Amino acid sequence: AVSAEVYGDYNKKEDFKPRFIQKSEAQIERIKKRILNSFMFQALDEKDLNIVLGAMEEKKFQVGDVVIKQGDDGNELYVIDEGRLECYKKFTGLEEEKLLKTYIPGESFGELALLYNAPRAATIKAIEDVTTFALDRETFNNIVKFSAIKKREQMEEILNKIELLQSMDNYERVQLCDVLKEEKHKAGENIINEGEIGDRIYLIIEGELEAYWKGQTEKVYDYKPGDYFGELALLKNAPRQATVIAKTDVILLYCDFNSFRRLMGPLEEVLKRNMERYEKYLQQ
Ligand code: 1OR
Repeated sequence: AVSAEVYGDYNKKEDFKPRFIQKSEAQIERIKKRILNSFMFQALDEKDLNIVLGAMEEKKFQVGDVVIKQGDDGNELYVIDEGRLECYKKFTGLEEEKLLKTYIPGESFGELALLYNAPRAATIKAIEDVTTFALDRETFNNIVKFSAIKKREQMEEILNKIELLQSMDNYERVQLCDVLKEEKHKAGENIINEGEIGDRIYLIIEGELEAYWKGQTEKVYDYKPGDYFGELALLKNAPRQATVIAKTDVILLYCDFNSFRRLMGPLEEVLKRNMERYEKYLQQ
């Protein structure tokens, strides 16, 4: 990981004058809604947030447009308001570009070149008409970069401890930060109830939990930090199979099933294999 210190305040130019682009109230509200959902921007205080909102510029692209070209210099990052794009990468030695992922509204791209002062690492094409908000390198460097790198490092450290995510590469894990939400619960609280319809999978950051079934008469599993639960409803497309209760105070991250399928699709196989852990338990 890149050391956060290197990007400390000494990188902040005293005489930095952020660009200001005139926008309507409605536009500002839309940008705000989008960037507050993105982990890179979540650590900004009110003053810095307003600078970023002022510097953002609405940019529209048409289906087929190449917004970012691999190898180019990068001067902006983009937050998507409307429309979808595809991300392709050309790997050395391979003829064909490889489709890495599809971007949807609310997501952002083009941050790597700005974060690490590197050429564009991939190509991004609009597959629909697209509206984005673009943030320039100077504002990003002066206002967002330091806290974004710090946030990234914190998240990396947390997610590195979760075994389920080990088969993902670092960058894929970091992208999870935008869809994972944090939740705290007190000891004794029910997180999941048997029979309910589920729509999230949980990762355990801190604390311990227990799973019960048959109306909470029989304990079927113990969960510890680094473990996950709530995956059966996803795999079986069925109601919750057990009740999960916090044994201690807990900190959890959760992800809705749709985002999970989109960003962590390949992990479904791992989840399926791991399902046998419950069967062993029940036989004892
Ligand atoms: P950028 O400024 O380098 C291209 O411009 C953008 O594509 C990049 O920032 C990211 O926002 C986005 N590797 C590199 N860039 C990626 C990747 C990616 N995915 C999206 N971008 N990988 C795919 C991980 C799902 C790693 C491939 C080895």
